[in-house]
Amino acid sequence: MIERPSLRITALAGGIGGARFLRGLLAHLTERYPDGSEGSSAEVTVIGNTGDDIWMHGVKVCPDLDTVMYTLGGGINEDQGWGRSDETFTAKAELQAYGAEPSWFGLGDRDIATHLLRTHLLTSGATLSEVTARLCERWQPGVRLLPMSDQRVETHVIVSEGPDDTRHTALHFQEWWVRHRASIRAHGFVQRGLDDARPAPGVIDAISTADVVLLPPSNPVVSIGTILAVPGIGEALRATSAPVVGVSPIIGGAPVRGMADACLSAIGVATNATAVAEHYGCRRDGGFLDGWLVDTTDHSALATLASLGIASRAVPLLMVDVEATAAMADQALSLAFELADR
Ligand code: FO1
Repeated sequence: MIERPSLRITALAGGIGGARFLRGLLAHLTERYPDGSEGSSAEVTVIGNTGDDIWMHGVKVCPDLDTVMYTLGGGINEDQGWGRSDETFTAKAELQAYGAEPSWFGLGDRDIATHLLRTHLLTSGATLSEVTARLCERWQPGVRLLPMSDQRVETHVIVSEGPDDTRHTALHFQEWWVRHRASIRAHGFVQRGLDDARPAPGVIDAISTADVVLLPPSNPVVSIGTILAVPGIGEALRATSAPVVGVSPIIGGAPVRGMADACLSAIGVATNATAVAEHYGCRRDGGFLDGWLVDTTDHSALATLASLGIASRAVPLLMVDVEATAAMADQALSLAFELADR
């Protein structure tokens, strides 16, 4: 008999914030929907951003997929939120000794093994979805991790060339983010390859048949925004019968970590919980959100959000540990169930 999961959750996720939230979600589901063998009868599908992907030194690096896989699989460098634990950088130093660029990206030796296997499988004809499933066999993240697309999509950042604003040029997102720490003013983002990208196998179905869709506190512009920009995915989110609940990545007017504020200002969105919800839009008006969690410090936003047609709650959103994050996930699901019953 095919066991139908007690609850089907689909989450769109970027890197560090998304992965940390998912870890709390899984902890909550194991406790709330135990399957009697340390697992959960709920099923989580994660649609991962691949716009941050970059080819370098002959290998393909997928930062957001790897951050989710390592974080949920127990191999993440906890302080950094990216890359492998117990990492060394011998290969990186050797490449630098050859003057091989880029030298500004922290490729660790353990992490390189992931990229070597991924690149070998891709060049042997496997799709990114197949490769991701193969890598997850080792890490057992406890979710089904799907790339948003099997086609190559790369986020590039439009910046000014030289002191004045007359000429613009494009930088790969990783160069802007890692080499320049997003310190160069961005005029916008371009997802190269987006027009030819299709949702990866299972992505549309995971959105359409979900009981709940969650937008974790990932970067709303370059992570969640990129996923939603893949032709077909945004439409599927607008159309799903599942309630869609997001978690604000901005607390008290500042991003919790990372540089989402630099991304938001590049597209003319203010860095606050309400503005991000407004940017996602209310589903009733053709946007993506039914519900939105803001931090307790942003309690005053609830009235405005209600007027926008977005049901919201003010709860602690600092993911200080798994327990706190599990409580956030509980609140997100409880809001979703409340909206589903309407
Ligand atoms: N972020 C950094 O700030 N510095 C790095 O050197 C760096 C290396 C790196 C290597 C592999 C990987 O999967 C991620 C890495 N990141 C690094 C993080 C990455 O730039 C961002 O986490 C995502 O692209 C944004 O979500």
